[in-house]
Order: sequence, then C-alpha cells, then structure tokens
Amino acid sequence: MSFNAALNAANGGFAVASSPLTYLSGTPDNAIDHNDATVLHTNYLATEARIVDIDLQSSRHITSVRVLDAHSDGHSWKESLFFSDDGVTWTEAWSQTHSSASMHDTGIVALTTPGTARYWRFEGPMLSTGAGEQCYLGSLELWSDDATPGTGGTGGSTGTGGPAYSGDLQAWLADDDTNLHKTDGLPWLTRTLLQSTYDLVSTIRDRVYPGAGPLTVLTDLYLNTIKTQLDAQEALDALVSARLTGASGGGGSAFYGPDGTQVAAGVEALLARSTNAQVGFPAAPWEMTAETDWDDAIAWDQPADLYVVTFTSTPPTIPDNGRAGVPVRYRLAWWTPLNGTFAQERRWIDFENAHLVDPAGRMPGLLLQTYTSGGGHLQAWTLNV
Ligand SMILES: [Ca+2]
Repeated sequence: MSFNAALNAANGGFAVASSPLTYLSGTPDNAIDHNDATVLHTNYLATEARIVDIDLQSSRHITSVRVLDAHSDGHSWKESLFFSDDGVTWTEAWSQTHSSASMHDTGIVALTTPGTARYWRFEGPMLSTGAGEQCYLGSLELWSDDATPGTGGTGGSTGTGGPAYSGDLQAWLADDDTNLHKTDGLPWLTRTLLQSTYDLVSTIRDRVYPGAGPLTVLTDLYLNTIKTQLDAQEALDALVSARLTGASGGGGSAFYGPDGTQVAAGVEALLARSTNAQVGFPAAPWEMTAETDWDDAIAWDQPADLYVVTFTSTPPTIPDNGRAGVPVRYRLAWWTPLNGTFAQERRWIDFENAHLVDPAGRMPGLLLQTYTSGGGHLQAWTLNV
C-alpha cells in the first residue's frame, strides 16, 4: 500500500524543535499548520540560516516538499531541505532559489534526494556568508508515501485528514477510574460502553472505509469481537439480574440451593405450607391429583399433602353421637401414611367427613381401614408451592 500524504501533527506525529533563530513574528508551528495565511517571520541572523527543525517521531520516507514563502528584500537566495537520522550528520534532499518578495509557492515538488529519516531541517534564504536573511514562511509541507494510519488515499473522496471520531470515543479510551471501572464495577455500565463502542466503530468504519477491502475486513473483525463481548455481557447481566430479583421478580436472594431452587423461594414455600396450608383449601395452589372410591379398606399408593375422606356408608353398630350438627361416630375407621409396605402409627377417624394430614408434609401413600364396615370416596390433593 502506498500513497502520498502531507504529514502533520494529526497523522504522523510532527514536532517542531527550537531553532537558534529569533523570530520577528509568528512561531515555528505557523510554518507547518497547513494554513498558508499563518506566517513565521524570521529575523536576520549573521551566523545561522536554519529556520525550522522537524522531528517526525519516527523514521519516515519523504518524497516531496511544498514551500510557500517570501524574502524580505526580493534578493535571490538559496533555500534547502536536509534530513538526518541522528540529528548530527545532514544530507541535502532538495533546494531552490527565488527572489520573490511576495509569496512564492513551489507546489508539491519531488525531492532531488528522497530520504528516510526522523529529523528534517529547512534553511534559507541563505546569504553567501552562510547567514540567514529574513523569510516569511507560510507553509512547509513534507510529503510521505509511507502508509499512514488515518489518511485517505490519493484521489479518494475522504481526503487526507484523519478520521473524525467524536469525543465519546476519546473519553472512553481515556485512562481514568470511571472508564476502567476500578470503583464502580457495574456490569451494566460495561455493557453500555461496549454498545457505544460498537456503534462508534461501526460509524467510523462506514465513513472512513466504505465498501469492501482489507481495512473493512479488519474493522469487521474488531466489530465481531466487540459483539461477542457484548453478548456475553448481556447474558451475564441477565443472570445477575435474575439472581438478584428472584424468580417472581419481587426481590430475592442471590443464594441458590444445590437443586437450583432459590433459597428465598424455598423458605417462602415452606412458610406457605406450614402457616397457610389448610386455610385456603381447596383454592390454588392446592390441586387435586387423584380420586377413588373405596369399600371396607384401601392401600392407596398415591402421594398427597392432604387426603379428603367422605363416608357414604357407615356401619349401624357405630351410631352418630354428635350434638352440634356435625355427625360424630367414634372409631369409624383408622388410617396411617403408607410408604410402600411400611406404615406409621394408627390414627382414628371419628367423622364422616375428614381431612387427613401429616405434620411432616407430603405423604407417599395412604392405608385406611373401617373399624367394622363402611365405604366412601377418597381424594388426594397436593400443595404446589
Ligand atoms: Ca502557515
């Protein structure tokens, strides 16, 4: 890749060193600011013709130069451009003589001796004595064919300026506590910054590198990297959010049990079972899971938090002894939780309608026997909390 670009502070690193010359007006920056209207006016100096020393920060291949200047008295004096790798030994790259007292523009001209060097020096107009005459230097441009990041191609519509990115990117890249998240550590802020970077790079890519090409491919690769980070961060945010707010969204604990159930949800269910289990029966979350008829006796392999027993026939030998409108028949039947072939203690049923519950919670099954005879209907209910 090769294109010519006028080096400047934005695209190449361009520093102007102090010169032993004194200046009548202006500063050395006025010579390299790409503005013909700003002028460095040098003084006459009897022992020195040097005007501007330039440090390109790194060795660059310079092929052309443009000089816009005028001489104070209109005499024809020599001007020269030199380069050096060590700042000690200098090689002349180009020179001219002119006698214009008004601004004289060389245009972009090829160097007689192109050079690759870090240090460049402009001298003139030089008197025959080696002293420097007064000079009005409006522009001194060094042109390089090095690939220069941020510059457009020759003839390209994007020109030779650096890419214009907004202050947001500059702020994001800045090394401070906010952007490094040393103090806040918020994943949401990280995701916001990733998203803004993605959007910003996309905009820069579209504006600076339109169409297909190696730079577009490189930019897309970078964008895909950001997108991967963004997706991962989004998933992490969702996980953190769910852990903090709980399954119901009403707030909760970040601690989860080995079975994946949130501890707070488990405590909530336990409280519901122990404090409100039968108050709301049979409204939800109660649910009937099975029912059956039985006569005389039944061993029912049906788990339940509560069995509903309704007698439809009772033996005449067990009369109703109730006195408040509720039938009471002593030792009408007995029951026990049944776990396979294992039972617990015998519990009496003295009523025609009864709820069978166990303090331990859910029962694996039911064994029920009438004392003498009788039968009815059974329901198995579970509390789904
Ligand atoms: Ca200027």
